[in-house]
Order: sequence, then C-alpha cells, then structure tokens
Amino acid sequence: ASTGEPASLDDPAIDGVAFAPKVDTLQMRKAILAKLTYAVGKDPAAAKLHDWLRATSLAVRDHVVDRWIASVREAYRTGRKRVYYLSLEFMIGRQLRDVSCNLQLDAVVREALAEIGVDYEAMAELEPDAALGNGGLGRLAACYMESMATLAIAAHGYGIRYDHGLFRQKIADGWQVELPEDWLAFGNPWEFERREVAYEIGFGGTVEASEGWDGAVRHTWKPGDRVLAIAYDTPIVGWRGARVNTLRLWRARAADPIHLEAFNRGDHVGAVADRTRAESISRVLYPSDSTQAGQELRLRQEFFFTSASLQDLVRRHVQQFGDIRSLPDKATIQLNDTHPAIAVAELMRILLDVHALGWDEAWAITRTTINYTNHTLLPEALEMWPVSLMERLLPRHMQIIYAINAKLIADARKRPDCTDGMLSAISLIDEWHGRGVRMGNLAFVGSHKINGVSALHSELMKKTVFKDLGALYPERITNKTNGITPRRWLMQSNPGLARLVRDTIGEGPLDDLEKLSQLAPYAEDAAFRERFMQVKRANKERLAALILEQIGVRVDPAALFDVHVKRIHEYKRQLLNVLETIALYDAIRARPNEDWVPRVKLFAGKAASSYTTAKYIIKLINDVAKVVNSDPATRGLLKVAFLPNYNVSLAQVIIPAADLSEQISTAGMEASGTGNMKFALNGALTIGTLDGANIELRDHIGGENIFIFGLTAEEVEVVRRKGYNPSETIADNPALAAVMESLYAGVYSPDDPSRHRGTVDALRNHDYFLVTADFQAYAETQRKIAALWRNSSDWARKAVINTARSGWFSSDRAIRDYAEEIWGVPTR
Ligand code: B1H
Repeated sequence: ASTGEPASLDDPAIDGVAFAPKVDTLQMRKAILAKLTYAVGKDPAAAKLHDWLRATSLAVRDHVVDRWIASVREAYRTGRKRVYYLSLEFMIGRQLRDVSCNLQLDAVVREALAEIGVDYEAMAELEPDAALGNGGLGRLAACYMESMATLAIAAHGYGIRYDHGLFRQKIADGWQVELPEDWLAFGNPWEFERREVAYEIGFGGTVEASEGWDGAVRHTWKPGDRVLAIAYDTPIVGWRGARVNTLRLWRARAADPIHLEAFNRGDHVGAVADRTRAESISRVLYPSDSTQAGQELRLRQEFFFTSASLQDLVRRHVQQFGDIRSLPDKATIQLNDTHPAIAVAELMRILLDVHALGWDEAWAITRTTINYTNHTLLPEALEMWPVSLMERLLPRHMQIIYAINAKLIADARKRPDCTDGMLSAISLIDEWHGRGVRMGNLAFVGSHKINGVSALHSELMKKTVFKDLGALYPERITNKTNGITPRRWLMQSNPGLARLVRDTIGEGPLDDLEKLSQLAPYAEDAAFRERFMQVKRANKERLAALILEQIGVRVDPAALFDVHVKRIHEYKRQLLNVLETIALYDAIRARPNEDWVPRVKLFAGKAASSYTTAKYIIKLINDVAKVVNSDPATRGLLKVAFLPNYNVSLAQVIIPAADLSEQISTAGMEASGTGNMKFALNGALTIGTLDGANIELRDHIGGENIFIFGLTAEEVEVVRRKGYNPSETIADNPALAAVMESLYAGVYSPDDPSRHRGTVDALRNHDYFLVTADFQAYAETQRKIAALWRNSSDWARKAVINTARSGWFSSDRAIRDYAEEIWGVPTR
C-alpha cells in the first residue's frame, strides 16, 4: 500500500480474525495527493471534483488490493472449495463508500478530504452506479457477493461487463424516456483488466464424430465463428475486510480486430463490421425484468458468459488440483435463474469432448457441481429457446440436451406412476409452442439442489413449474429466503440510525444483525422513540430537499411518507396504489373538514422499454400528480411525486426516509421481494399482501406491527379459476366506481381525455391482477394506517419493532444457509 505499514500479503488473519488497516488522516491525505499527482496527473490547484474522486478511489483501492492478494493466496494454500456464482446481472451500485465502510476507512477518508478542502458527499455523488442489472435479481447477486466475502467464503462472481447498464430514465411530459447509460465514460477505478485471461467462445458450425483410441465415439465441435471473452476483475470487500473476493466480468472482443484486406480495398466500415458484431455481445444489458427477451443476441450473451466462466473455473481447478474428477469436491456452481442454464450442457461438453470422460462420470460431476435458484413463476419469464435457434447456434449442446432428455424420460418411464402427462411436463423439449428448450427443466435436471427465494415461492414452485420434476426428485428442492446486506442498507444508507443503534445496544449488530432484537425493549422507552423518530425526520428532510430539487414538488417532512418504489409491473400493482390515491383525493375534496393525515405518495421505478402498459402506469401517476399537487382544495394534505431514474443510489436515499412501505403485489406473483426487507430494517411499517417474503416478514416482526390485506395466494387461484367479474366489484363500491369514471372521462388527462381508457377497460373487463378485488381491503387498511399515524407514540413503537425484528433478513443469514445446505463450504 502507498500508506501505512508495508503490506503483508500472506496475512494469516485473512483466515479468521477481523482486520482494519492502520492508517491515520495524515497518511490518507498524502496518499490521495500522491494519487492525484502521479496517477491522475493533475495539479491539486486545478483538480476538479472528478479528479479527487479518482484519486481517492485509487488511494482506498490500494488497501483493497493487499487483502485481495492475501485472499487469493489463502484459497490456493488451503485448497478449499470455491463457490462460483453465475449471474447475467450484478447491480453493485457505487463502490467508494461501500469499500471504505467495509475497510473502516470511511472516517479517515472523510477527514483527509476535509483537510484538503474537498466535500466528500458532493464528490461521492459523482461516482456512477454500476447498474448491471434490472432489479431485485441483480441486486440480490450484489448483496450475496458482499456477504460471501463477509463470511470468508472463497467465492467468485461471474457475469458480463456491459458497456451500458440499465438505461437512464427521464420523465418528459409525464412519459418515461430511456437514455443510454454510460457508466464507463470516465473510466472505472474499481476494475482490473486482465488481457491475458481470454477464452474463445464458439458459435454455430458443425459437430464431427470420430472413433477414439478406446473405440468410443468422440465428438468435436467445430464452431463457425469465435469471439474472445476478456476478463475484468472487480474486488469485492467483505465487512471489516474479512476477505476480498473477485467479481469477474467478461467483455466480448473480436478475434481479429480488423480485416486489413477489406480496409486496404477502401471498405472502411466493412473492415470492422465483424468486430462490431462480435463485440455487440457485451454492449448492453437487456432491460426487461420478468419477461424473456427471446432474441438471438440474448442467447449469445448467455452462452458467452457461461462458457467463459466454465472454461475459467475448469482451468483453475485442473491447474491447482491436476484432476478434473475432483471438481465437485472443490467447486460448486450456483446458477442465478436460468440465464446461465446452458452451463449444464456446456460443462458436459467440456467433460466429454475436452476431458474425454465417459457419459456417466461426466453427468455425475455436472449434477453434483451445479445448483439452480429459481426467481420467478411468471410464465412469460420462463426461458424457452427455439430448438431451431439452438441447433444453429449451439449444435453440440443441442445433441447433449437431447441425450440428457432421453435418459431423463427413460428413467421416468421406469416409475409405476408414470403417465404421458408427466413425461410431457418433465421433458426438456416443449412440443406445444413450436418446439423449444425449457431452460428451467434443463437447470433442474442438471442440478444438485434447486431453491426458491421465499417460503411461499418455494412451495408454489413445487406445485406449479416443477410439480412433476419435483415429484420425481423431491430431495432436490429447497428454500433459501432472500436477504439484504446491512452494510449498504443500514450502515451506509442510514448512518443516523446506525449510530443510534450503536449508542443504544453497542457493536453487536454490526457483526450479527439478529442482535438488533436487543432494541425491542427500547420500543417502550419514550426518549428512545423520540431519538428514533428524529433520525427518521432528518432522513425525510433530506429526501424532501431531493424531491424539490429533482421535480420541483414541495412536500412537508412532517407528512406520512408513503413509498412505492420498484420496477413498474402490473403484478406489483402500482395501479392499486394510484386508484386509492385518487379515491383519497376525492374524499378530501368531498369532506374537507375531516381530520386528514397529510400524506406524500412517492413513486419511482423503471418500465421495460417494450412494456407499453407499464409506461402508461408511469404516465398515469404523473397525470394524477399534476392534478392533485396543483389543487388548492387539498391544502397540501396530499402530494404525489414520481422521482425519475430509480437506481441503487436513489434507493439508498429514499428507503431510510420512508414511513410506509408498499408491498402490494397480487398474492402468489412476487417470488420474494427484497425492498420489503430494506424498508422494515429502516423502520418503515409495511402495507402488504401475503406474498413472497412479506409472509416471513410478518412472522418475524409480528402481525400487529405490519398491515396485511387482500386475497391470499390460494384465494387468488380460486377466484381466477371461478372466473372473476370485476364489473360487479366496481359496481358495489361507489368510491372505486367514481375513480374509474373520472379516469375514463379524462379528468386526469384533459389534454387527451381517452388516454387512460385502455387502462380502465382492462380493469373493468379482465383485471387479471385483481386490483379491483383487493381495492376495498387496501383502502380500509390505508385508513387504519392513517389512524395509527395520529398516535405518534404507537407508530414509533411499531417502527422500532420493525427495525429490531428485521435482523433475520440479513444476507449473511441467507448465505450461511446456502453454504451449509447447498454448497458444503465453511463460514466464519
Ligand atoms: C426476479 C427476475 C427476472 N425474478 C427475467 N425474475 C429477467 C426475470 O432479464 N430478464 O429476462 C430479469 C429478471 N427477477 C426477482 O428476483 C423477483 O421478481 C423478486 O421477487 C425477487 O426478490 C428477486 C430476487 O430473488
């Protein structure tokens, strides 16, 4: 390191004992100035905030690298089992604060910059979010990477280094506009390019069969074209520097950068056309959350990063242990949804065709090494690739998939209870929609363990998508309820609350979040409640300032902040919230003298670019906001705000400032949710359905501290089976009927009165997501919430209990469970 003690790269403490770099403010200041001068090449007198950010990041990074090298050496020295987490998404957000916090350098960095005269907060704001993900699934991968480092698991994340992450959202005249995101524009101090780590990834071509020396048939895939995968490594620092693991992201490069012959002919564009095509693989993240993209480029992305990752981990294994057959003892692979499910066929190909193992041995290795997490039951999200596309792009893999399928079907036929229905359900090939490969079934069949992400979701998985495979292999399905890292979602995002916790019950929760339960008795302590709500108030003032700055809406920090932030999707039912908001607006105007609780309805979230209905929901929220916010009749009692460009950094400001957390998906549709956990941890009360992890949240914090309403998953199923008639429900509820009529008449869209008629018609005629069915229960629950709000000490009591009882939702707990029950690796 450039500061403090010379680094000990073989630090034995990495195996267990916690650590903090011994650096004082003076050393940190010198280090930052040295980086500014010699790495950034700037005169301190002329340096811009951006330059200081780069210099500071590099100075902090030195401390990371020491621990990183020690961690890698430790894994080699001890020969322990590694965890490989394959994910098409990693939404890791900003790094500087995360890394400094985990290395306990935050205070020193802050002071050093203050001495130099640089505003740390303003500087840190300049760091772009690494937004290589869509939503919960990608953020979960980031929380898990951090917890694996914290628990000193030797883990590697593998994904794609997209040039452009999730689009930037602008709101223009109330509509979502997507702008390209350019996180690498100013370089990325947190990544290390590894030009020498490069693998060839094949596509297309032919398969040749020949007889081997032993008389067995060997297959050789001769790809038609090849792309290079180049590694970019980002260190992932665990809490207190327990360990530093590697997130390895692959970038696509053309094997030949330019066709000189074409260039010399004067075809300057054609000379680089192949290159552009090859490199498009890692160009951009698909912005769809919960719908299969179905594009050839997406399949190329999936195979590209899966193949590179498997080649890399197999090479590492053989280099260290000499024998591919010990792979299951030394490596375990976790597939984050089916996006890397082709791993089953690719690992088989590597074992059969490259390492010349026999089928049974190769299959046993594959099946003990791979595990699969399912994140959704939504039919439109279940990946299925056309057989024709797979045969063209991955001919050898398709052969292997057919062979796996033949054995699967043959085994199933041996069972006495085997039926044709069962065979067609378990088959890897779907014959119904024009022959497709069911990636979920492939992942299931090739895995040791298959897990869902909440108790309810895992149960539903057994009853729906994996009903028949689950009956055949019941021991494989398990549950691992999601978790969130308390470092980012409490310590960094809510330093006020973290300080209060520390002052009250000490350091315990910093290393074991479940110790937050020691706060529970303080719910009865009026002075403590006062301090707790003061922290909340300060967070709300900060958010109010941001809302004013971003969209020019003035909100009162004393009002109830009612927050609905997540991807925009029909099943998440932002519409239910909007309809109730309109009903509330109607009621305030109808009965102006009632004792209304001042409320801010805050929304944020992105719609998939191709999801028209979701885009109309955004427009509707903004249309309603415009009318409500400018109506003097509400006397400021109701404000509606849509904050643009929801991302990890914005979430870190919004969540600590929330009083009420909206988790109101149609029961049975949200696999888990993780926002629900973040809000509760930060002392917001939840209004929610019995869906996903909300159920476990209720079990942990107690039914009296959460507001549950609406149909259960079982009731939803029954209602849908019977055939739901929304028009009856609407007719029975005058407030709801009035809302529908005003929307239909264009009260909220006077410039285009028919704009929201499609929305109203859909609700009146089908209402697949049962918005109208749950409206009454939701509205009544909101009135109970308002009543509780008036009793500020009762509200505060419940808020404190929410924080105190959320410790179980730490991703450390989740990862410990994966480590023990799925991976078979020790944790500290
Ligand atoms: C989740 C997705 C997802 N489930 C397809 N499935 C995608 C599906 O680009 N695609 O094609 C992208 C993402 N994301 C979420 O995972 C669930 O909806 C949440 O309920 C859950 O909390 C989260 C993490 O498990």
